[in-house]
Amino acid sequence: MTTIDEKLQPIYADVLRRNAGETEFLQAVHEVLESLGRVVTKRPEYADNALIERICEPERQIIFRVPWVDDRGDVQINRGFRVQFNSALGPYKGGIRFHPSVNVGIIKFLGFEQTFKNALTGMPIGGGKGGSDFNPRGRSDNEIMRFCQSFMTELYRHLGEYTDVPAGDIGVGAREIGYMFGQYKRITNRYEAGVLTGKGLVYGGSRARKEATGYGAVYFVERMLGANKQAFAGKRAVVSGSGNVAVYTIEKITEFGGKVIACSDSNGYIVDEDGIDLELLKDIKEVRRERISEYARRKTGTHYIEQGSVWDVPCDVAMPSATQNELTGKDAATLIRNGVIAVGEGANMPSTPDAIRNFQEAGVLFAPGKAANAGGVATSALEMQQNASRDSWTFDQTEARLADIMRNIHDNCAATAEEYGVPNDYVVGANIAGFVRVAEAMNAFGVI
Ligand code: NDP
Ligand code: 2IT
Repeated sequence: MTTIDEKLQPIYADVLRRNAGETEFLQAVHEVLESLGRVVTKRPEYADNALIERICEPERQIIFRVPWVDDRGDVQINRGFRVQFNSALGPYKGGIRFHPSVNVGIIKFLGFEQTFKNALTGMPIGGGKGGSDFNPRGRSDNEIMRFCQSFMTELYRHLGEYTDVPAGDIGVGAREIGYMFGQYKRITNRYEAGVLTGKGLVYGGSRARKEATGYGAVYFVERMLGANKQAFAGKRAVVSGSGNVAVYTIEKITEFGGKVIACSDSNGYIVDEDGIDLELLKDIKEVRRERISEYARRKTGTHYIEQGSVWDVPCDVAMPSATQNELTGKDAATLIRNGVIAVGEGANMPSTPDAIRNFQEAGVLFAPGKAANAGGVATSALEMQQNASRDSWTFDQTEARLADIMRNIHDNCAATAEEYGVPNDYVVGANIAGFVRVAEAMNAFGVI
């Protein structure tokens, strides 16, 4: 189904009118509404009491000024956001993104997606997202610290372990979470570990959280391949990006016997036909915080390419793990021509609607981000569990829970797609399975 059911068209028209110009948010809502026609045909009560209209409207949106002083002594101003989208299933939960492209439409699309993703995990977490148009690139450690402290000086009043629990996303990792947690603790005079996730291991973080999004996405795709009598073993894979999600996607594919031959950043991509050397990649990205071009400089026989796209590299499995709309209809056509059999979205909404259509029409297995990358937030919920019980689990124990959650998400999406008459359509499966859980809870609460 590629259009919105006529019963739901007035809802989309209203969303369009009230959120004009918010391209990414409108794209995300459109995709979910395309799937929901099947639900309201079968279960018309889900359209009662403006339930779907309420799901498309964030519960609360906070926009604030973030002033800070750079290393030259100049005052800089950025804009901070937190969109508390839906708390039907638990406290708002979702990452914080620092990237110059951030605006309210991007944070709203991410918060909307997060609501369904978090529902799919089966854990008690609502959906939210935050961030700033702050560009961390080229900033010193002290500048990052002062920015994070200023950001939290406003944000803290909206957070709490039972209210809203942020984590990392693009441009926000353990270093930034540390500065934000320190400032939260200082302002509130409370050691409230469960207010942020993705924390360092010495102060309440969870083992396997850093690895969880990438590992989880690979567990999902391995299960999807398995359901179609395939596996990662012996396959060539391409992973876009070279950040947190990409690095641990590459690690787990390699563990499963696949070979990742290319990854990228926003300037270009590298190709290593021997399979990416993880030790070298981690040294470049995690220790030195350098560009991916360094990889080709440090390893002979590999190439760095600035023109074209990482999706020009032929592969069996593609895992877009950088950012929204990074894989276009044209890229999808190239991948299909080169024989891709499966695509797993590590990033949020990385494939454009044209790309998804191309993959599905060509019979390529397609795992949408809100299902495939849910392992990160699911492990954040495991971090909250450990914090609430003042416990700390082993890596193996935590990873086993993650693997189990990803299996369940996969099987739930597959069964839902089957139930609604579109076997193997994981987009419809994920959207409906996530929606139903949120809708059931909201219905129980009456009109709020
Ligand atoms: P990182 O900041 O660690 O890495 C981001 C990577 O994507 C970098 O290689 C970056 O390249 C590239 N990238 C970012 N923006 C752009 C852009 N506009 N064009 C091209 N490349 C870009 O972020 P994460 O790995 O954490 O996040 C990657 C994706 O995964 C995002 O979509 C995020 O929302 C999603 N995600 C993250 C989760 C997590 O737990 N961290 C959980 C679930 C989803 P450069 O350095 O050149 O900017
Ligand atoms: O997009 C995402 O799911 C994340 N950035 C992780 C959110 C979280 O709360 O761990």
